[in-house]
Amino acid sequence: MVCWLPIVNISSAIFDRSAPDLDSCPDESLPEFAFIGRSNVGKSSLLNMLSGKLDLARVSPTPGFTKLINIFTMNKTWRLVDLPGYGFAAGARKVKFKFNRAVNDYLKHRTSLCCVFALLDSGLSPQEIDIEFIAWLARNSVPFVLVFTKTDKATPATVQANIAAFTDRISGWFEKLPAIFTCSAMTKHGREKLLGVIAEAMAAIQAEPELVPPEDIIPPEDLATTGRNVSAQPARKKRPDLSRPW
Ligand SMILES: Nc1nc2c(ncn2[C@@H]2O[C@H](COP(=O)(O)OP(=O)(O)OP(=O)(O)O)[C@@H](O)[C@H]2O)c(=O)[nH]1
Ligand SMILES: [Mg+2]
Repeated sequence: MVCWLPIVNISSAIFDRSAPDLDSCPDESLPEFAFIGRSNVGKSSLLNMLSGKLDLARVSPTPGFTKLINIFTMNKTWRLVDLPGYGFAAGARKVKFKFNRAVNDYLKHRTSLCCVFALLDSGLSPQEIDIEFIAWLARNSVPFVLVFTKTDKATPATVQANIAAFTDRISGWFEKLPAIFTCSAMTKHGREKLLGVIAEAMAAIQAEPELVPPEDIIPPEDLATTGRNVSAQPARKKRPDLSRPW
């Protein structure tokens, strides 16, 4: 049985930094769990709800509020990452699935990224922009779970119908459907289950003997010529192979 109590009991939740790009992110020594979804879907609110600190990430009714990669350290041992939303461009006529370079790089190359929480509004029928984004995650082999937000705003029947319609659209792409969760930042519904995802991933990491294959360690003399931020990014490791316990 997985022991998840230490993670549910978050004793410290500290803002680390707002990074404009991947190289400005902290080193990859701690496992990370990132929130992404359409602008205004409730990423920052969910992060606050999970951390238990309501003013940790900034929440706003204005879509497109979070613009940088915002990183928070929990219990000094793992991180939550609030990513900018997609689907908002001030003045744009047509809303398209598009996110900035930093998010693209983060999702594709951040080796300490254990799981993405892909947020969808439970009150809405499937949106093309979200379908496109989930296809992008699947194409790029990014580990993720689906999280339907704001359940307090819709009836349970509507939530279930929207989840069924969404999974129907994407089910053909997967041998096994990604895990699905529901949540409300307002009522705290879903908190324990989502923290359970993190706990399971952490337990799986602890069970892994070594994450850095010797051939992937870049000798110091090569690092000096790569032009990378050497102190911040010592070596790109492999993502932990968690076999998706969730
Ligand atoms: N009723 C209800 N409102 C919510 C919930 N989660 C978020 N909201 C509201 O939705 C709005 C957007 O929330 P944010 O958490 O800032 O959303 P975001 O996805 O971080 O938005 P961007 O940073 O702009 O991409 C705010 O007005 C929140 O108060 C929820 O579970 N229930
Ligand atoms: Mg936000």
